[in-house]
Amino acid sequence: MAKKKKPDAKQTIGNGGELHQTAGAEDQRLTTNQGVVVSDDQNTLTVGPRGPQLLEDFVMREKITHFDHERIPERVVHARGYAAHGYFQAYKGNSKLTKAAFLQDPSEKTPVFCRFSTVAGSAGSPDTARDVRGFSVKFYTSAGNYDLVGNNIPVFFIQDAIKFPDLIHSVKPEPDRDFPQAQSAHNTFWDFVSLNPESVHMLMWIMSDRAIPRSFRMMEGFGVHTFRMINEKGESRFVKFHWRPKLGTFSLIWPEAVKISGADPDFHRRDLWNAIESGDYPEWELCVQAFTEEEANKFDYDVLDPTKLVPEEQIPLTPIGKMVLDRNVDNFFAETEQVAFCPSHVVPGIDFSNDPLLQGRLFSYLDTQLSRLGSPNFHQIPVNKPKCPFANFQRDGHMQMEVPTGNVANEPNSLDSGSPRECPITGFGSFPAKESGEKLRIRPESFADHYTQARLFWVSMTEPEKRHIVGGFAFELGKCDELKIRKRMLGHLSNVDQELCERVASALGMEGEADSIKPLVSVGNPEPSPALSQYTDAPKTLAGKKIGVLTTNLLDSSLYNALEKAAKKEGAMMEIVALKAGPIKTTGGKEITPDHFLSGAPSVLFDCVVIAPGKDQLDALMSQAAAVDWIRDAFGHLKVIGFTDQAMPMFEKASVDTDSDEGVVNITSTDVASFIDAAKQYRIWDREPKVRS
Ligand code: HDE
Repeated sequence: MAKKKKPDAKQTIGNGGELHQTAGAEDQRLTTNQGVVVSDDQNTLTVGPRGPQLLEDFVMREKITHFDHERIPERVVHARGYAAHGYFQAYKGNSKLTKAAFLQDPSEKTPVFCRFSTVAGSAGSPDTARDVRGFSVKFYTSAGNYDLVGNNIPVFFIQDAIKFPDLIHSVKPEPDRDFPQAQSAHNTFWDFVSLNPESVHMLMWIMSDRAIPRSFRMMEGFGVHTFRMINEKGESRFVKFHWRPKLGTFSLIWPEAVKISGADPDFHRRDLWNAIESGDYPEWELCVQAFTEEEANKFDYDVLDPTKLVPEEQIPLTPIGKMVLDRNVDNFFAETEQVAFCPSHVVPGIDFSNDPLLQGRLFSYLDTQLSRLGSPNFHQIPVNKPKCPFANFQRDGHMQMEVPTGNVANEPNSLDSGSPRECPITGFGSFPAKESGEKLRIRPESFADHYTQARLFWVSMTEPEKRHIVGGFAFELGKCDELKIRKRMLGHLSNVDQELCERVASALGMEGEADSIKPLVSVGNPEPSPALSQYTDAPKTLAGKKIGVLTTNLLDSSLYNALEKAAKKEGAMMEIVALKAGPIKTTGGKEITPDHFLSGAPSVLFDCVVIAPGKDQLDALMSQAAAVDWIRDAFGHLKVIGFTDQAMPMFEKASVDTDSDEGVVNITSTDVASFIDAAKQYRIWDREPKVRS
C-alpha cells in the first residue's frame, strides 16, 4: 500500500498573507476571503429559525459565489491530464550540441513539472481510452522556462496546423448527439482521416498498443517535430527529442483497457500518484537524434514533415540527461489544471524548425492560455512562474499579482536606472537561417509520401503487435457505420500493406471491398526498424508492476512472506484482494488489511496474479463469480497466473487448464521463483490465438 503523505509546510500567498487551507496546520480560524473570522459556517442568516434568508449574509454569498466560479474552461484538447514535480539532470558533454544552460552541468538539478494527458476526452473521461498521450515537461531553467510539449507517439496526424481544428472536431463527440466520449471509433473521425492520407502513418501507431499504455511511467515521449540545437559557436543541428522510460515501454491490451475503464477510470493517475507516494520515483532518459541540415537533405523523407520519424537505425539516439518525478502536486487545480505549456517557451540553445505544424503551435498555445486562464498574467501563477529572475515593463491586466514600483514602465529609459535592459550577448537570438521565396499556400512535394513509413511501422512489428493493429482497425471501423468510409480506409491500408488490408477486411467481413486509391508517389519497401517495436526487445522485468493476490482469511503465512519478499526484490508492488474489506488473518496469526475487496478489484488491475485461498476457504471463494472471473480474465488477458494446489478446483470452474502453458504456474510457500520468472515476461503472447481469433 502507498505511504501516506506528510502534511506540507505552510505556504504564503500574495503580499505575505497566509493561505488558510494549510494541510496539518492547527489552531487556524475560518475566515472570509477578506480575513473576517466566521462565527457559523453551518447555517445561513435567516429571519427567525424558519424564516426567509437575508441578502446581507455576505458570508454565505461570498462562499457560494466563489463556488459558482470554481471551474475554468477545460483544455480544448488534452483536457484529462495528470502531473508531478521532479528534476532534470544533464549528462556530460552536451556543449558541442547546445549552449542551453540546463544541459551543461551534471551536478545541477533543474526543477521540472511534467503533465501526461489523453487528447480527445473531457476532463472526466477514463484514463485507458485509446488515444495518443500528451507528454509535456516544463523545465524551470536558470535561463528561463523551457517547455517540451510532446506526445507518446513520434508522429502526428496532419502536416499543417490549419487542419488541426478539423482533426479535433472530427474526433470529439459528434456535435448533434454529444457522443461518443473519448473515442475515435466513430464516423466523423474515420471520415476525416480517410480523406487525409497524411494521417495514415499516425493511424498505424494509434491502432497499436502504444495508444493504451500500461502506465505513464512506462511510456516513451517524443518531441515529434524537428527542432534545432545551437551551440556557443552558433552552429546549428537539427534534433528529434525522445524520452526513454527506465521501466521499459509497456502497454495494456484492448480487452483489458476496456474493462479497466469501468473498474478504475483513474487507472493511470492512481498509478503515478501511488508510485511517487511510495517512493518509487519514475525516471526517463532524455535523448536526441542530432543531424545536420546537409544530412537531412539526403534523407528520402522531409524532416520538416511531422508525419515522419527518423529511424533510430539511421540516426541513433544520444542520451543527454535524465528526469526523475519525485513529488506529487499539493493541489490538482492550482498546479495540474493551471499549468500552461507553450512550445514557444524555449531558451537560448534551442530553436525551432520550419515544420508547418510546429510553426502553427507556436501561435496556438499562448492564445489558448489567454482564454483558458483568462489573463496575460498566467505566468504569475506559481506553477508557471520562472524560478530564475525575470523583469520587464509589461504591466496591468486581469489578476495582476505583482506590485511593480516606480513611475517608469518603458524601455529604454534614463529615469529609473535604465534597467531592465535587453542583452544582445546572452539574450535569446533566433538562428539566422536563410529564407526566401514566394508567398504560397502549398504543400511541399517532399511531404507527399504518406505510406512508406506506415509500411515501415507495420513490417517492424512482431506478430502479436500486428494482431493488435488489425484488431484496432477492425474494432474502430466496425463502429463506423458508413460503408463508403470503411472501403476508403481499406484502400489506404492496401497501400500500406496488402496483408494488413486483407486481415482488417476479413475481420470486418469485407474481403475484396477496398477502394482503389492511387498514392501520389510510389511507396517504398523499407527494411524493418526493430526499435519501433515494443516487444522485440522488451525488458524482462517486474519493476514497477503490480502483483495481485486473491485470497481469503487463513492465507498461508509462509506463502505470503515469500511473495512479499520476491515482490520487493523485483521492485514490484504486491496487493492483497480479499472477499471483504475488513482485516484477514494469515495462518501465522498476522493481521492484514486487504488493499482491495473482491467486488472492487477485478484482475484487470494487476500485471500478474496469484490465486491462493486460505486454509479451508476454497468454497467461500469459489462461490463468488467475481473470483472465477479473476482467473478467466487474467488468462484471457495473457497474464501469468500463479496458483496454490488448493485453488485448482477454481480453474476447473473457470474452464482454464492449469497445464495450459508456461504462464499458469503452480506455487508453494517454498517455490514462488518460477512464478516470478514467468511473470517477468509480462504476457504469454502465444496464448492469444488460443483465446481469441
Ligand atoms: Fe497541442 N494543443 N496542438 N499538440 N498539445 C494543446 O494547449 C495544438 C500538437 C500537446 O499538458 C492546447 O494548453 C495545435 C502536437 C500536448 O497542458 C492547444 C496543434 C503535439 C498538450 C493545442 C497541436 C501536441 C497540448 C490545448 C497543431 C505533440 C497538453 C490546451 C498545430 C508534439 C499540454 C493547451 C498540457 C495542448 C494546440 C498539435 C501536444 C489548443 C494548434 C503535434 C501534450 O493550444
